[in-house]
Amino acid sequence: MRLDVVTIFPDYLAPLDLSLIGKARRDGILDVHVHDLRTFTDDRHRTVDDSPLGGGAGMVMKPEPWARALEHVVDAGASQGAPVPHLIVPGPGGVPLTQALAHELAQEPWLAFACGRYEGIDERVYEHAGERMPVTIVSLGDYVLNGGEVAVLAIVEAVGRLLPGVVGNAESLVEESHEDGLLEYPVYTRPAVWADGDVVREVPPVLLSGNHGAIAAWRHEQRLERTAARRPDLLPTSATTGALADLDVRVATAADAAELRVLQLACWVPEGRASGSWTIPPLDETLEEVTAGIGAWATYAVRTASESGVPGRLVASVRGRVRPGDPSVWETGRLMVVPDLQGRGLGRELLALAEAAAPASVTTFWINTGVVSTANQRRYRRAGYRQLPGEGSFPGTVDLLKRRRTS
Ligand code: JD8
Repeated sequence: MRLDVVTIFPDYLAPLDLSLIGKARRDGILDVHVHDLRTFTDDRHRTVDDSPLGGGAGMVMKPEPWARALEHVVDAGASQGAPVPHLIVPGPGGVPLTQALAHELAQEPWLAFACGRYEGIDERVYEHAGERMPVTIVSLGDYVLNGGEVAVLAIVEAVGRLLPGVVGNAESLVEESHEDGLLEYPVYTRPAVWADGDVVREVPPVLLSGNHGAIAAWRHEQRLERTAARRPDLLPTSATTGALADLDVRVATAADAAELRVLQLACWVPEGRASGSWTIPPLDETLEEVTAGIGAWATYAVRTASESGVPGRLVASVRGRVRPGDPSVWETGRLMVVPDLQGRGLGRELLALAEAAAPASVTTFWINTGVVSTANQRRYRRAGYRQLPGEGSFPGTVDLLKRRRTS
């Protein structure tokens, strides 16, 4: 990929000589060219700015040096397998830089960056460029910088590290924050026991277990918990739209166990009555078993909105986990909605939420319900599940499977 950067502060881009991006340049994966805008002025003071027409504070960047600079870039890079570059202009009003945008830009053979300064670039430069090449204004975030250079450093790093051969083990790119919408799990290294002054700090025992299935499940659990705690806005959209929109969707903790057990009893009584068996696990579990389940499964607790800090009423829940020993299967269970809120689509959205939480390794969704629970069976078939013949994984139940659709 070719990158051209036009700026009045070329030294600001020196960090692109360092680390993985620097190595990618030496390995020929990235071909970076930095141009000083003042090279394209035509006065002895090498003027790039002038006072804003219509008055106002600060200075504005003149159009002519930019037109000459962009013309030079296009001519200089013409043999790039693309007639013109995609021009990226950092600006506080631009489209937010996201991992998705970084992936899009990483597909391009040639990117050019126009670094503004002062109050910005004369608006006619955007028109001029737009008549010659694709132009995208990109923002680093909702805060104000003094110029575009910092944004270019971030964009070049976010895009460059996605190019094949830049990041050693491409595998590590997969499980990163913002790649699949979840924040990453906590990481640890030796010593497993750290004598930190008079504090002994250990690592989570599961990481020393050698049980990769359990480690994967724990890590995924951590990712869900962290995302729900720090960036609930990133949680699968189904948690924030439709019937769930005005409800508070969080990853359940042991503090929710007592209410979850009550909800479980309320939701499984009809099945107990219909099946005549009161020993089905949801009706038979102790509080300790419910609490243990919260830890072992990625469990969501749905509450009405809290008032003055008091948690709302627990009205629904669902849980999911990677099938122990088979990371390709995601098991969804304990899908429950309080009787007075059933029939509003909450169950359908909770099922989607649980499925969306499945890690990349999952290719099949599994769910199970009572033989007598024909309403549940219809609901799951409508959600794309296929009912397996014969008895399910537990007495008196049926299993339903659904292939995971990849985008
Ligand atoms: C380019 C000039 C400064 C901005 C008057 C302060 C990006 N996320 C971001 N915040 N700010 C920028 C950014 C700021 C820039 C320029 C990018 C060129 N300025 C201006 C308007 C208000 N001064 C950015 N990406």
